[in-house]
Amino acid sequence: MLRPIRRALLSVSDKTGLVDFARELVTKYGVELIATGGTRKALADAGLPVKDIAELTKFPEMLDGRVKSLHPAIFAGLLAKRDKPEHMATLAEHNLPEIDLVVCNLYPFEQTVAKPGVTEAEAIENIDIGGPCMVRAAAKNFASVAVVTSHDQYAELLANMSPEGETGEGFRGHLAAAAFARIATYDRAIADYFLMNVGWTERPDRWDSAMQPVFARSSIFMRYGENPHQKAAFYTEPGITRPCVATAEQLHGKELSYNNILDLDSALNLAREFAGPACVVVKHNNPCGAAVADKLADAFNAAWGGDPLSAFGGIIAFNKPVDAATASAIMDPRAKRFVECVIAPDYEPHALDALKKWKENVRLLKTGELTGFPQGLDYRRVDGGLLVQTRDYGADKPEEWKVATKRKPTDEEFQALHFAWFVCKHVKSNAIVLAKGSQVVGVGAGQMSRVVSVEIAVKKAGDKSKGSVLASDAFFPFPDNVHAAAAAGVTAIIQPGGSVKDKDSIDACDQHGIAMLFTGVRHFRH
Ligand code: 93A
Repeated sequence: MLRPIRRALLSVSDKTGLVDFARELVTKYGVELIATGGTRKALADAGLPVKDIAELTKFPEMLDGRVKSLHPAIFAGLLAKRDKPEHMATLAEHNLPEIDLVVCNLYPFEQTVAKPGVTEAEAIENIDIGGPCMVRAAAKNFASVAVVTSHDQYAELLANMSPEGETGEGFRGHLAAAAFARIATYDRAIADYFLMNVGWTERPDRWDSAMQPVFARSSIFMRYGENPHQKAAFYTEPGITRPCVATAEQLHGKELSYNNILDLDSALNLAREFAGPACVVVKHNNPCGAAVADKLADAFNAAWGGDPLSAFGGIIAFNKPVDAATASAIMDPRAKRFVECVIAPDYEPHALDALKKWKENVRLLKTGELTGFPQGLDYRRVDGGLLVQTRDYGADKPEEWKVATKRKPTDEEFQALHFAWFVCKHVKSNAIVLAKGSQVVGVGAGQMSRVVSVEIAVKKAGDKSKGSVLASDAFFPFPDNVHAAAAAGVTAIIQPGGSVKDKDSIDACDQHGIAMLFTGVRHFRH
């Protein structure tokens, strides 16, 4: 049914677009405005006629604003059924006005808790109570009341109003669905914050409520999914500000594909493990090249050079801004490279211009300075269920790594083992990484038997396996891995240890003069 908007209640933390929107309501449709403190001031300052909510409630805002709209005078006007005479009689009896539109966006809880070093008190104060109540009341009564929860919807509302200022019930139902979804997302963010920060933290038995999807906003609908016959979309978490694939800005190139996003995420999360200038090349969600060097261009050449055959058509991630030398290295005409995407904190202007001119399609993404690691819980869908776990960060303590063999690794070997270990963490299990210095020379990924991963890594490395070090994401169940490594010229190994057959592997290392470190930490990646 068409319903006119005669009176609107406005209460917004984010005042973007507020004044223009409200002015249109007033001048075009003669809507009466009522607002909470800050919103009222913004409207009055812009010269719009607006009533203070206190005129309706006959109460001042109190308790530092914790109570401003929570009052029967507001909620009766929102919830009364317009087609029920008893309801309308009750409003008349108490002299309460009908409210036909709620415009409300909530205290910025998500943005607040995303700030580094936020205190619990700040987080708690940013839990909006009155706003969600008004939004829910209006959405429940969508038969008569319209509700807008984001400035993105202002234009949509105006476009859906008749010349008489009416809205249709179908449209109001659509707004109500968006409103309930917004409240659900908001409460989800609060629940997640509490689960991770308040009271019994880190107890999976408390995660029950995390079983609902948190990814409520779809930002990209893709042409297709993993394959052309699959449909796909990219849902991003609301309120995320940290540098990651979801917040990266695309500066150039074709639209991102489903597989691009997976690979970009993997590449970026490996690149951010390193302090020095690093480059990672990913194919099919596994690194095929990675290197750290004094200069970013050298890191690129070493990463690509580790396995140029696999790198063709790869995704490249950098942990430092791309400079002109690095761009030239990527574009080197002799190498005839095909690159799907580049992701980096930033690009020097010359480098960006050159890369844009180089290939029309190459996707260039900018993240901003890479700070910290991925946050929040990790979700994985299986048929009929959702797996939830904390992320694989922060477990490694290199100062606690133990030498298991007679021979200790040399300083050079230790450095290479350290590098290989962090690369190995980002390779699908069973994962084997061969490295020389700070360059990956061979990767064996995703094999069902560990020794086959060793064989593949050795094959990939070719001559470069001689004098390399080896990292294994989980323990060696048998000494065959050590023998295969020794035959390829590997001089040092890093692995978690913890197998009942550890002694066999240690003996094999001692027999070959290989130095082996135990990390005590495993990095399966399924
Ligand atoms: O602290 S509250 O939960 N208590 C309330 O009664 C209340 N009413 C509206 N927060 C409340 N609001 C929120 O205030 C709105 O959701 C909105 O985000 C904000 C607008 O305040 P102001 O108009 O003073 O800027």
